[in-house]
Parts: sequence; C-alpha cells; structure tokens
Amino acid sequence: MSAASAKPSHETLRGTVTAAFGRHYEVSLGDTPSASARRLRCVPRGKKSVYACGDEVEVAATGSEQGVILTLHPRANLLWRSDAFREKLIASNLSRIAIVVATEPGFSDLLISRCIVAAEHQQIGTLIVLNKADLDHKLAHARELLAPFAALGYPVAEVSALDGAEALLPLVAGERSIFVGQSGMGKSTLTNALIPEAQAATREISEALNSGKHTTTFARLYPVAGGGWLIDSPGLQAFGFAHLSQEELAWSFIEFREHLGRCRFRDCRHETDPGCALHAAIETGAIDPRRFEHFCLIRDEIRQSDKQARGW
Ligand SMILES: Nc1nc2c(ncn2[C@@H]2O[C@H](COP(=O)(O)OP(=O)(O)O)[C@@H](O)[C@H]2O)c(=O)[nH]1
Ligand SMILES: [Mg+2]
Ligand SMILES: [Zn+2]
Repeated sequence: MSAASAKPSHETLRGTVTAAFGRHYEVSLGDTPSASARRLRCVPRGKKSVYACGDEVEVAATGSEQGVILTLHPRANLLWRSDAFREKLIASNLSRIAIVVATEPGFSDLLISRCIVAAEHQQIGTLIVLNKADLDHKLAHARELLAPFAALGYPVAEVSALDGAEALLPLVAGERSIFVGQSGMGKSTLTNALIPEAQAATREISEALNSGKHTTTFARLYPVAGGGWLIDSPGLQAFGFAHLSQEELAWSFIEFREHLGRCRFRDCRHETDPGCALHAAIETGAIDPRRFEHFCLIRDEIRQSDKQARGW
C-alpha cells in the first residue's frame, strides 16, 4: 500500500459538542473545549444519530466552518429528559450536577431530590447552589428547605450572581458541570458572571435564531478558566428516569442504602408492609420524612409513566 492511499481521504478531528440546535450541532475542536478553539457547525452523518452537549466526537470538516459528525466516543454518563413518550438528550460526560435554587422565587425541594436521583443513578457528583443570597429576608427559609440535603453531605454554596459569583469559580474549575433547576433561579446570570464569553455567545445565538429573547431555550457548554467546562441549561422539570426500577430509585436515596434489604419481606414495597426497615428508620430519625415523601412521589410518577408507555 502506498503512503498516499494509507492516509484517510478525510482527516477526522476530535471535538466536543457545545450546543445542539435541532439537527445541527456546534462542535468545538481539540481535546477539550477552549475559548480560542475552532468551532464547526455540524450535521450528523446518520439520520438517527442524536448528540448531547458534552459528547466527544470525531468530525470531518466540510468547509472552514462546517462539518459532519462521524463517530461518538463512549459516554461516561448521559443526562436526558423524558416523559412516557419522548426522550431528549441534555448532556453527557459530566462530573457534577449543580442544582441552582434561589431565595426568590421559591423553589421545590422535590425537584432537588429528583436531580439528586439523576446524579446518583449516573454516578455524577452533586452541588447545590443557593443563589440570590443578597435577598436575605428569604435566606432563613431557603436554608431550612436545604437542611436535609446538607445533612446528607451534599455541599451547599450560597452565592449572589449580582455581587459576582467568584465563590463558585473554585467549585466549577476543573469540573464538567451542568447548571440545572427551575427557570428564574439565576443559572444564566451565574454563567455570565463566571464566564466572560457567555454573555456574547448568548446574544449571538438569540440573534442568529432571531428570537430577540435571552431566555435559555437549549443547553450550551462553555469552557471554564482553569480547566473543565460548564453547561447552562433551560429550566428542567422532568429528568429521564422513566424506567428506573424501585430498587434503583431507592438506591439513589443515599441515606436509604444501609436500610435496604432489611425489611421483613424481601419484596417489601415500603408502603404499608409490616416490618419495613425504611419506616423504622423514619421513626428513629435516620431518614428524613420529607425525603421519604420524595421517594414515594417519584416512585408513583415512574409507575404512572410506565403504565402510559404501555398504553394502559
Ligand atoms: N437579586 C438577585 N437577582 C438575581 C440573582 N441572580 C439572578 N437574578 C435575577 O433573576 C432573574 C432570572 O435570572 P436568570 O439567570 O435568567 O435565571 P435562569 O432562568 O435560571 O437562567 C433575572 O432577572 C436576574 O437578574 C441574584 O443573585 N440576586
Ligand atoms: Mg437561563
Ligand atoms: Zn420496606
């Protein structure tokens, strides 16, 4: 074989998916995304290929700013949203889910438990960010809602995006994080405070899409000074664990783990079954009743969506 024919006709380039717009993807070239990296607007080669922010891919350039995604490197993990009928990829290869809540407007602690289930299930670290700490008349109430999570060892960082978010920088540097949480919590404001390029990028995209709005409608990945990257995402309500078994769900509540397998009946549903070890742990205070309530609510949701998916 001649040297010339051994060389692939299309040089493949490694890159990371930094945004998805329908069937188009922005890919930042290089081993890791950086502010100065060349970016290509890419289409997937396969009709059914779908990619998520954070995906590591091989692309072929088809122009100075355009390319085709050829292959996907194996994902370390994947976060998706789902209901009974649809799934949409959100992000992959994460080291940390940063759940952003705020003193105002109020937030749902159930949503925090949901995010933690997604994180624990995918073996991704959790960070809780309490934003808008400047609105201090609401601070005590927010801290109270977060206390059960802090007691489990989940770190809680109090910040104010308006006063600068420097306190968060060491927590996101070197990590591959995603900001999740209800809309209005300040995820985009925090992203802009942490990443100087973010503001410009948001403006560019809302102009390109001609939306004229700066609300986040899709996930977007930004390189972080000091290494790693951060994804700003739109408000998330439903994570993809529609098909999690009850056992997997219970395991995702880390404080349940030591009690699992200790119920009188092996197939205990942890409902009104006699000799339930989880109920006993609630009695002794080892399990917070709010967290058990979250477990029941998420379990019921999963049951409901399983039924819907099967057409019941
Ligand atoms: N007082 C106060 N307002 C904030 C803070 N962070 C964000 N906001 C405001 O909260 C609103 C929602 O912020 P945004 O970043 O769009 O939230 P997102 O939907 O989570 O991305 C905006 O009006 C921000 O100016 C903060 O730390 N303190
Ligand atoms: Mg936003
Ligand atoms: Zn039980």
